[in-house]
Amino acid sequence: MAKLPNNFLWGGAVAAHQIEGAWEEDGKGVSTADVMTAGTNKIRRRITDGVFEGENYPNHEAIDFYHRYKEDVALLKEMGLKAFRTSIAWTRIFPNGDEKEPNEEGLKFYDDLFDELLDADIQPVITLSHFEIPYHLAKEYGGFRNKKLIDFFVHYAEVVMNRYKDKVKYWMTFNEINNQADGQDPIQTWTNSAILVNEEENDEEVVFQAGLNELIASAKVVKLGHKINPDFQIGCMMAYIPIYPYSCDPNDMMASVKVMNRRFFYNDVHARGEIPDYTLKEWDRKGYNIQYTKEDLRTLKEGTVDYIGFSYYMSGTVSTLPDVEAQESVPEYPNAKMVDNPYIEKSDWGWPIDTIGLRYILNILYQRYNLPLFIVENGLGAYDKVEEDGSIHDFYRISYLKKHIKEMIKAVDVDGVDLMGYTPWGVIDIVSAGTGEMDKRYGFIYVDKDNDGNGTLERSRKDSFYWYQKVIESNGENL
Ligand code: BGP
Repeated sequence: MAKLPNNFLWGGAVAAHQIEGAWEEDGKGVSTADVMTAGTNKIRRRITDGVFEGENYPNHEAIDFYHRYKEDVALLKEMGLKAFRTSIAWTRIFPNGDEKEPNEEGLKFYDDLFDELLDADIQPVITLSHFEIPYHLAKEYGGFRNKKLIDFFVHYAEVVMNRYKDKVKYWMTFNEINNQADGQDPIQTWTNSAILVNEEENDEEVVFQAGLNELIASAKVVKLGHKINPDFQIGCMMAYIPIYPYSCDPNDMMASVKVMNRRFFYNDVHARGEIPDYTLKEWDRKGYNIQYTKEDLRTLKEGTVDYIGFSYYMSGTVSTLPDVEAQESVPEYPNAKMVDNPYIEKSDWGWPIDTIGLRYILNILYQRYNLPLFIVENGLGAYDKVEEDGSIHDFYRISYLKKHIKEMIKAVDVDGVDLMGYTPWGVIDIVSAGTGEMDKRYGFIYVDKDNDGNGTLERSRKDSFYWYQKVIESNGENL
């Protein structure tokens, strides 16, 4: 018997702002991603209050998928992809976000893209908000901290779900919604909920409010989507970094539970339709005044997700022991801090590479929610070298993915996890979300463009392209 189901969705993933470019074309409005400058490999990206001459805004052109999608879909087809995860840029449909009438040219672009994918036998898997919202909504309304955004988001979702109801079956609401749990990271707090926190406010309280507003918006969209087409599969999208205890000291174990809860909060609401007790206690203890109504609570209950989509790149480790070198302290448990895991290596960008962590989190999620799971991001960001003959020998990427796929198959075949599919990140080289640069490459398909924007944008096949083609062809048997 095959180890993976025959309808397993082998695919690849990207996001609109990291791939499309054409940031001002055909009626598109400015999105929060359009006002983000490039960072560097070491420094996180900066979000500007507008677009300024002389600054480098990598998402303006990205890899010009907007004009080249036919050529790109042909390559995806050649690889044998069964699913392609991308997002809709909200600003192509509603340039400012608060209009009543959508922009027809924007709708038309996605009609054409989805037709092209379906003709190639590739299912579109669509995220409604992947790290961007209309800039106008951030500037004028303060982003998702403002409850008005719930209605704007639901209206946008209603329009696109109606329009594409016969073309798109798989949907996700907010990308990596739980990344904002970390609070301190401007790219996450800004781009998904696009909030600005005033000095006198408590960051964590504002992030909780914005996050809950997004969860309410998501639940409304799930309910509505099922009315539009009962066959829709509508999921959430979480970032999972399993947190291990550094030692068997019970304090380390308890600290890992408390740090994980910070991420589980979002998933618990999405999947169980309730604000978990550990969060209600926390709000109470900290004196947070999070606004929600009885009707909001009903909405959460009625709009639980059909599946759990998640990204997996790395694990983390926590310790309370005094003599372990710390990376950062975490407030969830007395004396807890994040530490290095001596058993695992790191990528060129310092991301821990933990293949067994994927099997571990698949087990944890399936036991916790008993819902189908979908790995919608996983992959290795690495430097690639183009040889003189144009070939790219990315054996490190193949090795990374191969080991993760082996663990994924064990989770299904040995542990009985219900897994819908696997769409590795950055199937074609794109702008990195973290750095805004091109040289952190994930793709099976190389794109000729450097960090300064130079290059022909020409596409070429890496060694991993041919390898993944065989993996898909054999449904994961031939690794
Ligand atoms: C996830 C995001 C993606 C993506 C990926 C890799 O957090 O959902 O948008 O880019 O991480 O991150 P990076 O591009 O910073 O390497």
